[in-house]
Amino acid sequence: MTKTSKQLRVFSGVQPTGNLTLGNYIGALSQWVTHQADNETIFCVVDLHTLTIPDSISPQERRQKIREVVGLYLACGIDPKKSVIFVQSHMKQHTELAWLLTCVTPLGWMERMTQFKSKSHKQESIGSGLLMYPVLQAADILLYETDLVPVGEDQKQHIEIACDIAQRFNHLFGETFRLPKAVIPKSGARIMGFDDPTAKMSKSIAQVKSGHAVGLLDDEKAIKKTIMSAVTDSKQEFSLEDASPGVLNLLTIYEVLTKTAREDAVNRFNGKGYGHLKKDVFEAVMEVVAPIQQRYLQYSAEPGFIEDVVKEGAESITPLADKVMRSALQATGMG
Ligand code: AQP
Repeated sequence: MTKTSKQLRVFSGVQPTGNLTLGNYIGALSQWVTHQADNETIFCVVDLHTLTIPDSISPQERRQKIREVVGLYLACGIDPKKSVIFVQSHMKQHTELAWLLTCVTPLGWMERMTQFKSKSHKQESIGSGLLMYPVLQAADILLYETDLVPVGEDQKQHIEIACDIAQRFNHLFGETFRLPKAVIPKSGARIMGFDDPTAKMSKSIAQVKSGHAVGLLDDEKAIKKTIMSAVTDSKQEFSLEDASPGVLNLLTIYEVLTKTAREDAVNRFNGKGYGHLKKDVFEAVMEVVAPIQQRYLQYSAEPGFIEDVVKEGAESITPLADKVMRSALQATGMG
């Protein structure tokens, strides 16, 4: 891959752990699409990360979800002519680099990660992969000499640790890795669950709790039910001054999907009942989701199309991954 001096290299990914949600779209995928215009963009389906909770989905479901996530990348507007799209497990360099990075990462750094603390509480038995997840994520990012990583707010700590790991490696073995920076959207960086506005909207919660999230492939009836039953508060009318977290969440979703400024959105809903806000959020969501679903059906029905996209993606990215892997090995005196 060649990169002109004006472009920055952008890398990001999503785990195929469930149905992609509106939170994934607002916090990640919609941002990715805008980066395609000016930057060199690489998007990965990070399937190896799904093994950190090994029995969360079956092997058959995992295979099907990997294909589904690629289809959704395309349907959301990631264009394989402008961006590289590939599947993490098709590139052996990710796990190879992860080992080198594991060896320079202090255990204490991993134990402090917020996501490890919250996810490990929910597990009866914790695999060491869950603890070391941020190292594999660091390898994903560093392998492509990434400048920018567009993500939702929940991933900020992981990008910072990727930077710390790169700096530690560079310090021990000499300048090897480029230091990445997280790009977090100003609005919509943390979309909350419709059923519980204190919890981040998340695809794995959505698998076990109905009413938590809008899935990008949910049908219109289910989307309407989820939004119209969203938790608000006992007040009857909208007012920004004493808006509860559930009301603010709905307002944020409306603003980002319709590209409306806060002041205009507030004027629109001021003094009106929450039913009005929910109805407008539902319409805004359908406006975005319906064309995504149409395109998804087209791409997923075309025999071999998705498979070709990820095969070509992996082929095009291999020389860069090989180059970085080789320099990391050589820095340590191996390879
Ligand atoms: N609620 C959210 N609001 C804004 N952005 C979000 N993202 C996830 N949830 C929200 C962003 O989407 C990308 C997906 O990253 P991931 O698949 O690696 O996992 P995640 O961050 O843990 O996302 P989920 O949906 O919560 O997955 P599960 O349930 O499997 O853990 C990231 O850029 C993330 O910031």
